[in-house]
Amino acid sequence: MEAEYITKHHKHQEIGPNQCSSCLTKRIKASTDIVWSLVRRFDQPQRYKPFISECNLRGDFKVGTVREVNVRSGLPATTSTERLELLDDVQHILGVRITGGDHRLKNYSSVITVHPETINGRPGTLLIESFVVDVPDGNTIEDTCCFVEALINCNLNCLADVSEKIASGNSPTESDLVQVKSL
Ligand code: A8S
Repeated sequence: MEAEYITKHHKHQEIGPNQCSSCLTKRIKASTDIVWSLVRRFDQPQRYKPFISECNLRGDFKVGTVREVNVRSGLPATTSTERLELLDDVQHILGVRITGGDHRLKNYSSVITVHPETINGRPGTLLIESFVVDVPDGNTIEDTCCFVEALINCNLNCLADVSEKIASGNSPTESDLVQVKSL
Protein backbone atom coordinates (compact mmCIF):
# COMPACT_ATOMS: atom_id res chain seq x y z
CA MET A 1 0.00 0.00 0.00
CA GLU A 2 2.72 2.41 1.05
CA ALA A 3 4.55 2.02 -2.29
CA GLU A 4 1.25 2.51 -4.14
CA TYR A 5 0.48 5.74 -2.27
CA ILE A 6 3.97 7.03 -3.05
CA THR A 7 3.73 6.24 -6.77
CA LYS A 8 0.29 7.79 -6.92
CA HIS A 9 0.77 11.04 -4.98
CA HIS A 10 4.47 11.66 -4.42
CA LYS A 11 5.83 11.99 -7.93
CA HIS A 12 7.58 15.33 -8.06
CA GLN A 13 8.49 17.06 -11.29
CA GLU A 14 11.78 15.96 -12.82
CA ILE A 15 14.61 16.16 -10.31
CA GLY A 16 17.58 18.16 -11.61
CA PRO A 17 21.24 17.17 -11.15
CA ASN A 18 21.61 19.84 -8.46
CA GLN A 19 18.53 18.85 -6.50
CA CYS A 20 17.73 16.27 -3.87
CA SER A 21 14.53 14.50 -3.07
CA SER A 22 13.37 12.08 -0.43
CA CYS A 23 10.27 10.55 1.12
CA LEU A 24 9.56 9.97 4.82
CA THR A 25 6.79 8.05 6.53
CA LYS A 26 5.32 8.18 10.01
CA ARG A 27 2.73 5.97 11.68
CA ILE A 28 0.51 7.81 14.15
CA LYS A 29 -1.86 6.29 16.72
CA ALA A 30 -4.68 8.71 15.94
CA SER A 31 -7.41 8.72 13.29
CA THR A 32 -6.85 10.38 9.91
CA ASP A 33 -9.58 12.87 10.91
CA ILE A 34 -7.41 14.14 13.74
CA VAL A 35 -4.13 14.09 11.81
CA TRP A 36 -5.62 15.69 8.71
CA SER A 37 -7.31 18.42 10.80
CA LEU A 38 -3.82 19.50 11.94
CA VAL A 39 -2.00 19.00 8.61
CA ARG A 40 -4.57 20.85 6.49
CA ARG A 41 -4.29 24.08 8.51
CA PHE A 42 -1.92 25.87 6.16
CA ASP A 43 -2.58 28.98 8.27
CA GLN A 44 -1.40 27.33 11.53
CA PRO A 45 1.77 25.27 10.94
CA GLN A 46 3.00 26.25 14.42
CA ARG A 47 0.39 23.86 15.92
CA TYR A 48 2.78 21.01 15.19
CA LYS A 49 5.96 22.43 13.62
CA PRO A 50 8.28 23.11 16.55
CA PHE A 51 10.60 25.49 14.65
CA ILE A 52 7.85 27.87 13.59
CA SER A 53 7.04 30.67 16.03
CA GLU A 54 4.48 32.61 13.99
CA CYS A 55 2.52 32.42 10.76
CA ASN A 56 0.60 35.06 8.85
CA LEU A 57 -1.56 34.39 5.80
CA ARG A 58 -1.56 36.91 2.97
CA GLY A 59 -5.25 36.92 2.11
CA ASP A 60 -7.87 34.19 2.33
CA PHE A 61 -7.19 30.54 3.01
CA LYS A 62 -7.36 28.96 -0.46
CA VAL A 63 -5.11 27.27 -3.01
CA GLY A 64 -2.61 29.85 -4.23
CA THR A 65 -2.50 31.67 -0.89
CA VAL A 66 0.89 32.62 0.52
CA ARG A 67 1.94 32.44 4.18
CA GLU A 68 4.84 34.19 5.91
CA VAL A 69 6.36 32.11 8.69
CA ASN A 70 8.86 33.15 11.33
CA VAL A 71 11.46 30.59 12.38
CA ARG A 72 12.65 30.19 15.98
CA SER A 73 16.22 31.19 16.71
CA GLY A 74 19.02 28.63 16.55
CA LEU A 75 18.50 27.68 12.90
CA PRO A 76 20.16 29.05 9.75
CA ALA A 77 16.89 30.80 8.88
CA THR A 78 14.58 33.54 10.13
CA THR A 79 11.62 33.69 7.73
CA SER A 80 10.04 31.69 4.93
CA THR A 81 7.45 32.56 2.29
CA GLU A 82 5.34 29.56 1.30
CA ARG A 83 2.52 28.99 -1.19
CA LEU A 84 -0.36 26.54 -0.84
CA GLU A 85 -0.19 24.51 -4.06
CA LEU A 86 -2.69 21.75 -3.37
CA LEU A 87 -5.33 21.06 -0.72
CA ASP A 88 -7.45 17.97 -1.30
CA ASP A 89 -9.82 17.32 1.61
CA VAL A 90 -11.16 14.14 0.00
CA GLN A 91 -7.89 12.36 -0.71
CA HIS A 92 -6.04 14.18 2.13
CA ILE A 93 -3.22 15.74 0.13
CA LEU A 94 -1.39 18.97 0.99
CA GLY A 95 1.16 20.48 -1.39
CA VAL A 96 3.35 23.46 -0.41
CA ARG A 97 6.07 25.31 -2.28
CA ILE A 98 8.60 27.68 -0.75
CA THR A 99 8.89 30.82 -2.84
CA GLY A 100 11.23 32.98 -0.73
CA GLY A 101 12.50 33.93 2.69
CA ASP A 102 15.71 34.20 4.61
CA HIS A 103 17.04 30.61 4.47
CA ARG A 104 18.96 28.26 2.19
CA LEU A 105 16.22 26.01 0.83
CA LYS A 106 15.64 27.19 -2.75
CA ASN A 107 12.91 25.67 -4.93
CA TYR A 108 11.63 23.56 -2.05
CA SER A 109 8.42 21.76 -2.75
CA SER A 110 6.66 19.19 -0.58
CA VAL A 111 3.66 16.89 -0.58
CA ILE A 112 2.03 15.36 2.50
CA THR A 113 -0.59 12.61 2.28
CA VAL A 114 -2.53 11.05 5.11
CA HIS A 115 -3.94 7.50 4.90
CA PRO A 116 -6.06 5.43 7.29
CA GLU A 117 -4.38 2.38 8.76
CA THR A 118 -5.25 0.07 11.62
CA ILE A 119 -2.56 0.13 14.32
CA ASN A 120 -2.92 -2.46 17.11
CA GLY A 121 -6.58 -2.91 16.20
CA ARG A 122 -7.35 0.80 16.49
CA PRO A 123 -7.80 3.56 13.93
CA GLY A 124 -4.42 4.96 13.04
CA THR A 125 -2.72 6.95 10.32
CA LEU A 126 0.09 6.46 7.86
CA LEU A 127 1.54 9.84 6.92
CA ILE A 128 3.84 10.21 3.92
CA GLU A 129 5.85 13.38 3.26
CA SER A 130 8.08 13.86 0.23
CA PHE A 131 10.13 16.83 -0.89
CA VAL A 132 12.44 18.12 -3.58
CA VAL A 133 14.89 21.01 -3.10
CA ASP A 134 17.98 22.58 -4.70
CA VAL A 135 21.33 21.64 -3.18
CA PRO A 136 22.82 24.96 -1.94
CA ASP A 137 26.23 26.02 -3.25
CA GLY A 138 28.99 24.42 -1.21
CA ASN A 139 26.75 21.62 0.14
CA THR A 140 26.48 17.99 -0.92
CA ILE A 141 23.30 16.16 -1.83
CA GLU A 142 23.73 14.01 1.30
CA ASP A 143 24.12 17.01 3.65
CA THR A 144 21.09 18.72 2.19
CA CYS A 145 18.95 15.60 2.38
CA CYS A 146 20.05 14.95 5.97
CA PHE A 147 19.29 18.53 7.05
CA VAL A 148 15.81 18.54 5.53
CA GLU A 149 14.99 15.02 6.75
CA ALA A 150 15.99 15.99 10.29
CA LEU A 151 13.65 19.00 10.22
CA ILE A 152 10.78 16.95 8.79
CA ASN A 153 11.32 14.17 11.33
CA CYS A 154 11.05 16.74 14.14
CA ASN A 155 7.82 18.03 12.60
CA LEU A 156 6.38 14.53 12.21
CA ASN A 157 7.32 13.46 15.74
CA CYS A 158 5.66 16.57 17.08
CA LEU A 159 2.61 16.00 14.88
CA ALA A 160 2.33 12.43 16.21
CA ASP A 161 2.58 13.68 19.76
CA VAL A 162 -0.10 16.35 19.36
CA SER A 163 -2.42 13.99 17.41
CA GLU A 164 -2.06 11.17 19.93
CA LYS A 165 -2.79 13.56 22.80
CA ILE A 166 -5.95 14.73 21.07
CA ALA A 167 -6.93 11.09 20.32
CA SER A 168 -6.55 10.13 23.97
CA GLY A 169 -8.71 13.06 25.03
CA ASN A 170 -5.88 15.07 26.55
CA SER A 171 -5.35 18.34 24.78
CA PRO A 172 -1.64 19.04 24.35
CA THR A 173 -0.36 21.72 26.67
CA GLU A 174 2.16 24.43 25.92
CA SER A 175 4.77 22.55 27.99
CA ASP A 176 4.31 19.40 25.85
CA LEU A 177 5.00 21.46 22.78
CA VAL A 178 8.03 23.09 24.35
CA GLN A 179 9.38 19.65 25.26
CA VAL A 180 9.10 18.49 21.67
CA LYS A 181 10.59 21.76 20.49
CA SER A 182 13.74 21.19 22.51
CA LEU A 183 14.40 17.73 20.98
C1 A8S B 1 8.40 22.27 6.50
C2 A8S B 1 9.71 21.77 6.10
C3 A8S B 1 10.94 22.39 6.23
C4 A8S B 1 11.06 23.69 6.79
C5 A8S B 1 12.19 24.38 6.97
C6 A8S B 1 12.13 21.65 5.73
C7 A8S B 1 12.35 25.73 7.57
O1 A8S B 1 11.08 26.20 8.01
C8 A8S B 1 13.27 25.60 8.73
C9 A8S B 1 14.64 25.84 8.60
C10 A8S B 1 15.23 26.23 7.39
O2 A8S B 1 16.44 26.41 7.29
C11 A8S B 1 14.37 26.40 6.21
O3 A8S B 1 7.41 21.65 6.09
C12 A8S B 1 12.92 26.75 6.54
O4 A8S B 1 8.26 23.24 7.24
C13 A8S B 1 12.73 25.14 10.04
C14 A8S B 1 12.83 28.15 7.12
C15 A8S B 1 12.11 26.70 5.25
